[in-house]
Amino acid sequence: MATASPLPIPMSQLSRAVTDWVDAVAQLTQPESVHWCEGTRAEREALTSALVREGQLLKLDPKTYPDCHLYRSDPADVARVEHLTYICTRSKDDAGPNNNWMEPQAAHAKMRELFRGCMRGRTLYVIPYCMGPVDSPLARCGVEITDSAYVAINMLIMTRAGREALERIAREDTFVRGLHSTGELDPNRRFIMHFPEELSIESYGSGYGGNALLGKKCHALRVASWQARAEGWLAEHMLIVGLRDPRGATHYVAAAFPSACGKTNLAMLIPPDTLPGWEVFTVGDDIAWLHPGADGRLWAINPEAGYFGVVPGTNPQTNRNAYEMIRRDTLFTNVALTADHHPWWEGLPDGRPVTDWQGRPFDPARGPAAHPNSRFTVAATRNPACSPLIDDPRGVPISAIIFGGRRREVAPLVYEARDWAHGVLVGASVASETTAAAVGQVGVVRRDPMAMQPFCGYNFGDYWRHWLAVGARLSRPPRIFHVNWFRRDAEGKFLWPGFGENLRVLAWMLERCAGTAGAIDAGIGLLPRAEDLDTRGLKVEPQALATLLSVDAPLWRKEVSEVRAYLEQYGARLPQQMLAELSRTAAALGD
Ligand code: GTP
Ligand code: SPV
Ligand code: MN
Repeated sequence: MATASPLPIPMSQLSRAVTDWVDAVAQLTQPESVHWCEGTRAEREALTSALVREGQLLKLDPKTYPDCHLYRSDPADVARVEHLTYICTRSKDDAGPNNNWMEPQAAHAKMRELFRGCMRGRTLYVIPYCMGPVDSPLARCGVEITDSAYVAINMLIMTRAGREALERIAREDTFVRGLHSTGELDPNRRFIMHFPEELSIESYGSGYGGNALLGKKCHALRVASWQARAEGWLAEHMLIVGLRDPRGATHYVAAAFPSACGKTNLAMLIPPDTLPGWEVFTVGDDIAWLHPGADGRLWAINPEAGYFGVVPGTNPQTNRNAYEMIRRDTLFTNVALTADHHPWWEGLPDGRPVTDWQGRPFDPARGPAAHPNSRFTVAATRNPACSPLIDDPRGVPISAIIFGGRRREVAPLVYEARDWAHGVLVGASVASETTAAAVGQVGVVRRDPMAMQPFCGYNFGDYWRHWLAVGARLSRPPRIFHVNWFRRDAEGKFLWPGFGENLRVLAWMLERCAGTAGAIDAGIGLLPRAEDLDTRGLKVEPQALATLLSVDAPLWRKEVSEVRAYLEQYGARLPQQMLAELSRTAAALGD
């Protein structure tokens, strides 16, 4: 029998469902000991120190990076594995063409054999967690079991974990079960399985973020999107940001961009000096749970408590908030090191890498010093722009929803949807160049509806129908926009400066919401003219701005026919309203 740590709450107050499940998993996996996480700061420090002693974590220079550590993963375990990620529903059609599917009993049988005895000689960590403020009716709980202390430390930063979550689980008697083992890290024995009908997740063979921190993409998006559909809300891959305008009114915006396409950066942007009077508050940087409120508006909470963000590119010019935020109490994964044990990554203005992300002497011939998908894990409260409302049980009311992608051509800087139904089509039409956040080729344009292609736990056809239904319930729906910060010129240079300057686009959106800004109907939606944007102090050539704000009709007619072919894959599950909206756009483009 495994030895066990003290329980965070008295045995008599624990949910029987939790203890029974932990016992059954221990039977199957045979750990040497069981550690129940209580979620205290002291516990995180003890787990961290133990990994430093074992050589799994490296302490960074305590003078410049106090309480910061570096973790180097297995070199073949650095990103999400979409081809090994499955939705296991009884009916294959419920998972849809957007997901890999496996029959649930077959998936359980396969995973049981992988998990059998896999924790021999290891510690089994039990991490009870709550996604969202613990006193919020919109929050949902889960328990992750893992044999990785690195995963446990990440979960302690990323979620509200420990005693309070365990107490809520006992009260509600429902929770998402997430079982994780790093296994042998063999890519041929690696699977991320989801059983939304059973509220459970089984993940084996990877220690990387999205594959292993089960509260995040597995629970808060794939399983939660399924629950949200049944319960009438939305679980989305969106940041949430508060914008206080120069008159002092704060508006909240939610934005969905694919992985490594700018959510963290937009969520904590620094207003440029040339736009005085604005202030920005981060509510969330990756996931939003959106609920129709009694007032007819859409309300959002961030289910997470920390950020698991992309490191490369972070510097005082692009994102001073993030740069300051990760200078203490931060866990770095797969960055490079300087001679002084400072973390180093591509995009830093100074410092010199001597050791690459794999711990080898840095040799530029072998590629970048930091892995392009190197990440920081840090508590949200470390962000200088953190919103005072992150723990508000009601969340924040959303004025605008933004969809976006990374596209060197076609998509203009910004356009506005005609109405909610058209906005759902605009979201469903998102395409974006792939990034290092997932294993596979980088820079290939693919369709990524609502930035949810890797994360929607059910058939996209049903998902769009649900989006339409949610909109129909809102008497004051958010306006919907599409942006592209990543347009390039013939030499491959970005046409738009991005980062803080993106506030100019957000300001136009808020004026559209207030009914005070102009726009022209460009067929695909409503675009600002150059004079509708506040361009005071903006360093963009008029010609570049004209390109950014133009719609190339022949290119867009081709885009529309590609979107039609894409949507038609969803057959009878596709709401007819989507095709009607698309025909309206095609007609406006002269097709
Ligand atoms: P996930 O955590 O993977 O979901 O990513 P994310 O959407 O939060 O992306 P993030 O903000 O971390 O940005 C990813 C990369 O895009 C970083 O290297 C950024 O420096 C870069 N980036 C972000 N915003 C902009 C922008 O406005 N313009 C340009 N050119 N690059 C940007
Ligand atoms: C993403 O890939 O969208 C991320 C990082 O936010 S992960 O946690 O790996 O999903
Ligand atoms: Mn993400």
